[in-house]
Amino acid sequence: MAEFKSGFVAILGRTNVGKSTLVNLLVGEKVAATADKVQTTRTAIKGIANRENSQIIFIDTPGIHKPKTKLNETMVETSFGVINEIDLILFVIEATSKDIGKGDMKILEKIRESKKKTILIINKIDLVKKEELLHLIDIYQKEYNFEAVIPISSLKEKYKNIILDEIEKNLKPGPAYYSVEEYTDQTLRQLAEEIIREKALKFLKDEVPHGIYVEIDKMKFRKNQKGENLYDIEATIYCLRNSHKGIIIGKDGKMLKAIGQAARIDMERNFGTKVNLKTWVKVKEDWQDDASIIKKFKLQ
Ligand SMILES: Nc1nc2c(ncn2[C@@H]2O[C@H](COP(=O)(O)OP(=O)(O)OP(=O)(O)O)[C@@H](O)[C@H]2O)c(=O)[nH]1
Ligand SMILES: [Mg+2]
Repeated sequence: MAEFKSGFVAILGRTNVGKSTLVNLLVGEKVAATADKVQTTRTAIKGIANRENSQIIFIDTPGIHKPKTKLNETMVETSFGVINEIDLILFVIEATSKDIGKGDMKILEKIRESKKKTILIINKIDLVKKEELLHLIDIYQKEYNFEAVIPISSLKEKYKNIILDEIEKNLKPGPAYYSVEEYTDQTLRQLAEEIIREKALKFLKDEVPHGIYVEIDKMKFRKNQKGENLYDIEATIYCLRNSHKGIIIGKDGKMLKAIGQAARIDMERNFGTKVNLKTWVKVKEDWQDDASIIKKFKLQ
C-alpha cells in the first residue's frame, strides 16, 4: 500500500485571481468567501482535503495588493508570513495577464527567497486563447524552477484531481493532522461571518463592501418545535459611514433582507441545520486602522 502523505500548502497570488474559488474546489466545500471584487479574503484560512492516501491542508491567503490602510498592510503581511510555515506553494496567476506585473514579481521574489517547492497555477483559461497561454508559461518558466505548471479554470470540477494528484506527488510521508471529518479550522462563528460578508460583497457595489466587517453577536443551538436542529444567529454588519449604512439597509430594508436571506440559505447548507438569522447595521468609522479590530486578521 502507498505510504500516507500529508502537508501544508499555501495558495498565493494577487487579489481576485481566483485563489479562494480554487481552495473551495480542491476541498469540495465552501471554506472561503469568493467575489468579483478585490480584497475579498482578509486572513489566512485553512481548508482540508482528505484523500485515500493523503491529507492536504490548504492555506488560502489574502491577495497581494498595494496596502492603503493598516488592515491592508496586515493582510499582505499575513499572506507572506504563511510562506514560512508550509511545505508547498500554489502560486496562482491569471491567464489574462500579458506579462509579469509588479504584484506577481513581488510574489516571485518572496518565493525565490523561500526556495520552497512551488506549482504555478494559471487560472481562468476560459478567458484566453491557447497561444496567449503558451507565451505566459514561457515567461514564467524563465523566472523559477516550478515543480509543475498547470493551466486551469477553478470553476470546472475536472481540474480538481489533476491538481490534487500533482500536489500529492510533491508531499512527504506524514500523518493526518486533522480528523478526516474536518474540512476547515474555522469555527462555525467564523464561517457564519465569512458567509454574511460574502453575500454583502455580492449584493453591494463600489466602495461600500470593502468598508464592512461582520461580527456574530450571538449563536445559539436549539431544537425547534418540529424537533429539528436550529441555530439562532444575531450578526452586526459594521460599515464606515452613515451613507453606507443606508445603502446596506436599502429601501424598506430590502438590501439587508436579500443579504440575510442568501446568507441563511448558505449557512443551512453548510451547517446542516436550520438557521434563524437576524442582522443589524452599525457605523464604525476608521475601523480599518483600529489595531484592536484588525488583530483578528493577523496570522495566528
Ligand atoms: N472566468 C473565470 N472566473 C473565475 C475563475 N476562477 C475564479 N473566477 C472568478 O474570479 C473572481 C475572484 O475569485 P476569488 O476566488 O474571490 O479570488 P481571490 O484570488 O480569492 O481574491 P482575493 O481574496 O481578493 O485575493 C470571482 O468572481 C470568481 O468567480 C475561472 O477559472 N474563470
Ligand atoms: Mg480570496
